[in-house]
Amino acid sequence: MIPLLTSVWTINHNAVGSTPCRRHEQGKVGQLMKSPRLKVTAAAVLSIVLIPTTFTQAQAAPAASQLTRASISSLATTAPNSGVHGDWTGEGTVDLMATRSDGTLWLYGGKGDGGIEPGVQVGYGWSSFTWQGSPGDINGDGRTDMYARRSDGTLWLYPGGGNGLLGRGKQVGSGWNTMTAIVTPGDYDLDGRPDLLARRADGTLHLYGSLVNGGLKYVRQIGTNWNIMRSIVGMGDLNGDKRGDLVAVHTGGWMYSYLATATGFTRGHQIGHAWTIKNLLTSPGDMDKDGRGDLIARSSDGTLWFYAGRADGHLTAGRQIGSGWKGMTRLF
Ligand SMILES: [Ca+2]
Ligand SMILES: [Ca+2]
Ligand SMILES: [Ca+2]
Ligand SMILES: [Ca+2]
Repeated sequence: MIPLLTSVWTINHNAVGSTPCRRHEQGKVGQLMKSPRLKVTAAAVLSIVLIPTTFTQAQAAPAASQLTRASISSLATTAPNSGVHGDWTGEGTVDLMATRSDGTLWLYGGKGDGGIEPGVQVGYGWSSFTWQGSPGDINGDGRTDMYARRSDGTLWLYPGGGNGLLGRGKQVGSGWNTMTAIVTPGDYDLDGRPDLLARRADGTLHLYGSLVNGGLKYVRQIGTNWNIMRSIVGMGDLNGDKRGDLVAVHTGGWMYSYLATATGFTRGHQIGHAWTIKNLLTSPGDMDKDGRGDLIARSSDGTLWFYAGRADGHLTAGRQIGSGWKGMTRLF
């Protein structure tokens, strides 16, 4: 057995058919291996990180492909699913994903207390995307998935593999460039499916429901005047009614919480100030396993902070969980 979490395997070719993998380790290009052989059905450049397995069995080695015209069909996954929103590794603890400015994608395993493990690179080529987020499990396999928007406005679903990897992307929408914010609140309308909220340039906020094939259906407008917010974060459910709630940071730095109702949100309740210094916010899910969504914030000095969500919509005091995060452009 080889600890393949530290190895990156790539195929870089224009051939269609069965191909060997090239192994990179610790920044060096390794020898060309004859197995596992991957069946590639279209021209592609793939980046694959293999989760612990053997070369010959390769049973847990689905593709982490950021590109679209490729599929890998010869490897079956046995990765677990936990059904937990934000758990990319299948053992039930919420993790953090981060995209660097160079387009590489990194997985930080959750410790279950709000802290994170060291990062592992799980992809590259994400700099052509302008938004990434995890709505939860879209395709019904119990593994958290990712939506991503390309710079051309197309929206893509990337299924989570349950082993830290992403499956092949599938285009599920277009025209999303008109949205000035996309938010993953969890299940807003209690239909049992993850939803998306999207803010248009006029400040209106709109609800989209998800379909099991990844498609999105427009439901209705649920708010106005959201242009005053520099950041809107879907927190999942905070107050226990199962509807996904929000926190948002005003351009003036004040933070407000918004609890979801059947028709919209409660009036914003101020829960903080001076949040402009925190210039990257996300809620990966319930990181400390108390049943409520939590917040991760990157400060302008590159430090990373954890804030536990509370039932009243407030956050607990921040706890620093990292430093050196200046180079990250997206967290989810
Ligand atoms: Ca996990
Ligand atoms: Ca899934
Ligand atoms: Ca709620
Ligand atoms: Ca929590």
